[in-house]
Amino acid sequence: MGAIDQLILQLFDIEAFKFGSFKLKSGIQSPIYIDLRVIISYPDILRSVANHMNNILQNSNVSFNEICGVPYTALPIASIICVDYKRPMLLRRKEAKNYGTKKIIEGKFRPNDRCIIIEDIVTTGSSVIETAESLWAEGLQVTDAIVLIDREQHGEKNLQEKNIRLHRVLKISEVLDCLVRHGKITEEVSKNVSEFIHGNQMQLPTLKIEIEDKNISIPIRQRFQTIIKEKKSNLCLSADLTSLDEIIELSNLIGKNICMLKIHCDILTDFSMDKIQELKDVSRRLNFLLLEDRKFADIGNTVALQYTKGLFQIAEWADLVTVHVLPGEGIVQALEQAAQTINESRGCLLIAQMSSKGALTNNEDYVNGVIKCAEKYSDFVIGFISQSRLTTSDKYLHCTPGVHLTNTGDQLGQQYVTPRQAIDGRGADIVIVGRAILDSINRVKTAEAYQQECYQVYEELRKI
Ligand code: S5P
Repeated sequence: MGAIDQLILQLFDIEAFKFGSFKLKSGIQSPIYIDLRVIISYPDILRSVANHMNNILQNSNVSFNEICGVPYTALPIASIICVDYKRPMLLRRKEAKNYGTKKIIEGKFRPNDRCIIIEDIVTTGSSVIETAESLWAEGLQVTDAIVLIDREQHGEKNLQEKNIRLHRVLKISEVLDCLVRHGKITEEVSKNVSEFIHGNQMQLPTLKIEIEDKNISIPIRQRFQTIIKEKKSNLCLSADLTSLDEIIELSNLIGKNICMLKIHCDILTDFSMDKIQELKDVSRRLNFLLLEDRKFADIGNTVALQYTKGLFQIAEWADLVTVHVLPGEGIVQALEQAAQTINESRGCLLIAQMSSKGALTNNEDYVNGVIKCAEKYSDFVIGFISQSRLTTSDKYLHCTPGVHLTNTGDQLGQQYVTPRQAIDGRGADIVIVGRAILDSINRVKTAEAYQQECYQVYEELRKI
């Protein structure tokens, strides 16, 4: 008898498969019930399951640094494989701790490490996807999952859509064939189960935000507001670093905490369209917007070229750009027209007031001109860079830079207020923070702290 048949029969003997009529959590009546938790009581079977998974690992040439088991049943299996391969194990908590470190992934790893996921059974693939998403958020690379049984209910396709390859020891159809061949169940029972499986293909409910991401016509304003609420973050990281590689690495770590990442592409020493595409991919995966802080300030014809052409082709990748209205509203008209050639929703933030000492922008006439321009081009202008609340309309997001919890300014005119002062005193919706995070000892922890502080104050005041 082949090793696979042997494993299936062993699982049958320990009643990991039950046939009859079972009410599932969803309320659906199922002719099969699979309970793999029982394997922990049978060390030989546990060993054999891990061996089968080891074979898959060897034959598929998947390289990995760590192994992450999905609680609970897959944890002992993952532990055995970790010991066999002498690789560290990770695990994803079911709930983040609400004390201490609030970590969701336990175990040691480095950003960009490759991690494979081990699971006992896959139906829709949702638990593997959830695990992968938490690992991605920590900057790990996850492309492969190994499972003991695939119920063949669309899990493989759901995982494929997330770029995760599914490797399985057993398919449910193989289990049924084997049990019929060995006289454990009748043809009729097998047919019944097959029909049930085929009739219950379960595409994952697509999250609202994913629909929005895929739907390129969704207005950027709406996407922004949804991101803020869903991620409970009104923090924009100003990633004023000169290496795009470093920004990509950082955004993998901090992406989960921010609603927007702001960059200055003209300070990058390693800019390329491939790399910026990589950053765009991270922004889609971790669900934040990309703002190029270009501060356009020329006549319409020139800015349209600066926006779409040259080395940076900003319009291709930046969801939002910043614009001075100094040259008159033609500048916004030109950018809006240029953005229409792009197949995704684009928008801009008008610089209304600046944080720096002696800024000439900060006079009433100027600011009124900016507001008028926003109203005229309200399909494209989704907000302001400002130091005060300019309008009562919810349509415009007020984004406030010059924020630091401990410093009051720098040597070159930058002036800081705290997140609370920015949101409460100055009416900010979005808080833009740069060096307070970048220069901190632990950027991830500091970003988390700013996210929490900013959103808490925002929630308090705006009662979201
Ligand atoms: O008024 C402004 C407008 C902007 S966009 N004041 C600013 O500081 N900024 C930008 O916000 C600035 O270009 C920098 O990228 C960021 C602030 O960085 P930090 O390190 O001082 O927080």
